[in-house]
Amino acid sequence: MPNFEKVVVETDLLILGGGMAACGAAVEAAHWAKENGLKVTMVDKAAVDRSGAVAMGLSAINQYVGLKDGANTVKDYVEYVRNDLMGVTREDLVANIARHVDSTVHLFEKWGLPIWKDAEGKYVHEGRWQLMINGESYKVIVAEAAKNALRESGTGEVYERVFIVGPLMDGDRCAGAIGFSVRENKIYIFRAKATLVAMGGAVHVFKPRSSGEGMGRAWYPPWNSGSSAYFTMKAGAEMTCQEVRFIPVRFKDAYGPVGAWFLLFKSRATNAMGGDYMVERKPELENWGPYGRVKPVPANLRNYLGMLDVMEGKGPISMRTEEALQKIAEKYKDDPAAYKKKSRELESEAWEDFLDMTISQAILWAATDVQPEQKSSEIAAAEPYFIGSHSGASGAWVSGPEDLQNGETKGEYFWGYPNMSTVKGLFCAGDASGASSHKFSSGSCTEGRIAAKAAVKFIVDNGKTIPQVDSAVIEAQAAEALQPLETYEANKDKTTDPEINPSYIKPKLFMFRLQKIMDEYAGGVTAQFTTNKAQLERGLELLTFLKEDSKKLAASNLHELMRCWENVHRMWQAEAHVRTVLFREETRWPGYYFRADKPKMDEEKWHVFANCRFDPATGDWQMRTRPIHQIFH
Ligand code: SFD
Ligand code: AMP
Repeated sequence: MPNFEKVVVETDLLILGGGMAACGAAVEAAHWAKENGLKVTMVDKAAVDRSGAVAMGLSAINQYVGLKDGANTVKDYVEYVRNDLMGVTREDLVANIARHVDSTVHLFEKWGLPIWKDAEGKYVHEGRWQLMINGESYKVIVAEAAKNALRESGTGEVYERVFIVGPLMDGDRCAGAIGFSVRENKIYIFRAKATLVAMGGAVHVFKPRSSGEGMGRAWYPPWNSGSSAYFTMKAGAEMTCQEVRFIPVRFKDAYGPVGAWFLLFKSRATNAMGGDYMVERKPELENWGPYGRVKPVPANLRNYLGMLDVMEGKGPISMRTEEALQKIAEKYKDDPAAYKKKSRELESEAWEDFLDMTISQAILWAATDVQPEQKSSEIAAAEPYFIGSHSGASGAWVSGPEDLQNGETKGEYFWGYPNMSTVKGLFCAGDASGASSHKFSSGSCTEGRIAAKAAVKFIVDNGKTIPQVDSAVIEAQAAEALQPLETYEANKDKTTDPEINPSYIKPKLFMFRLQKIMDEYAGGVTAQFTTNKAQLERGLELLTFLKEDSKKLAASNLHELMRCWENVHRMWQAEAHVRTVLFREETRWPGYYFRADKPKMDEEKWHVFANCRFDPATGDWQMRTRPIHQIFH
């Protein structure tokens, strides 16, 4: 096996990831680090300019509260999130982001992001909280600001194409991270006084709908593979809402988002018989307590109503793009020139929505002769994802801000530093932090800023000495990180086909095994998102075998080494999910998953957070509930 150079980097604040939360963190940290004479290091597995969920760009900013215009209040946003998550949310975390998010959006604009404006110079809203943007270069713009801030403050450095494997620990304090370059034979030891995890959510834990030639296509970025969850769990942090996966409804096969169609173009979705499930199935909402009566209908219930149609054989479900566009254009029908102009405008907005954020959907439209103004498009529930920043809620259990606590919540939701996990010196933001859904790109960036400021304070308060890690432990972790290369070299000549070998498993086949388990036993697409206790227990048993076999993962090169670890990370996310779905004995989010043996919501017993913790010392999992306190009345 080729020799690996060991690179040791000592820093004050280590930011893991280079996405929306990490870039926000870098901008904020650069400021506070300069004031305090500290160093900041950002590490991304990819190139920050185009990494993470916003790689392709986006067509909207989904969280803008508009506090200055008096349009909405922080309380309004908290209520929206509480309702959308069927009552399960940390109001202190949601409010903390909501009260700061507008300033982040104004920064985006200052950095050069084009936000749509109307004739009076006001932002064009997609919906109540969403702003339309020309966002093809959104990530490049935010990345540039982050890099500039680090460079100009003289405090920072950026490592790109370094994959973070896991945490370094000094007892109960996070001491940094270990990773490897995906381009050169280098293993990195990052030693830090505080570590901020912002490595996104997890995709491809479940079998995707796309298979064969479409394999790999997903709505959320396939390169977000559960590293945040793995990192925090392995450090011993308490996790929350691990059962709250997100299943978005998307344009079928290329996964184009639906927000602009439902909110901006006010489109309907109808079944094969022309029926509108949101109208026809309205009575079903009565079965879901107070959350069935709120506006907008929670995302999982919207999904569920559509799924009921599909399960009854009334599919396909179609987004009525032609009807929606014609309806808008019709308002201009008395003036042929204005009608023609408006039609052109709408056509171009429809295409730009996808060209800005899901180019593959535009390509699929072009390839299948779809003209959205003439023909509707099929939509479908995608496979489950783990995404604390969108309409899911999985992530680490983190401290809220002190000033938003009340007598009830102070000891429960606050322990010193906003966004610090239950592990000292380990902060989380974006998809990495849980129970604070609906932050999206702007809220994630905001949360990164909040977390970075708190992390710098932690360093100033606690960090005179850098945490220590035994060198033998570092050696052992480095050897473990590189083991798949060793395993491959030692066994590769045992078969003629390097993909199949009695002594090792390649990451792709390993991923298929994981996805099959999750799909069949944990309520994936094939199981119509339905599971029960017996299925989950069988799934856990199979995951145990998979975990044993993960020691036999093999990599023929650095790229595959990354693939190996991505799938180990996914496997851990899977286990936390299965354990928590098993623990919560009710169905609270139909449309995301359905526990057939506990088909109803149980407000009395389960209006609580379901939390879990992996204990690194014993290897045991602890499950527990935490109370949900309402802060905004
Ligand atoms: O409409 C490692 N999102 C949307 N948000 C909006 O505000 N508006 C929209 O229009 C949005 N839509 C949308 C969205 C996402 C996607 C994929 C599509 C459409 C097609 C959601 C936001 O993008 C999302 O909420 C934020 O980006 C979340 O931010 P963050 O920072 O939590 O995750 P990230 O940006 O994906 O960054 C993750 C980073 O981690 C790196 N990474 N680095 C080192 N080592 C490892 N092991 C790592 N693993 C991951 C990544 O490279 C990346 O830098 S709509 O559909 O909702
Ligand atoms: P999406 O494209 O589905 O990710 O949605 C973008 C934004 O619009 C998110 O804030 C969603 O919660 C919201 N959204 C999407 N569809 C609807 C709908 N039918 N009603 C209300 N909000 C929606």
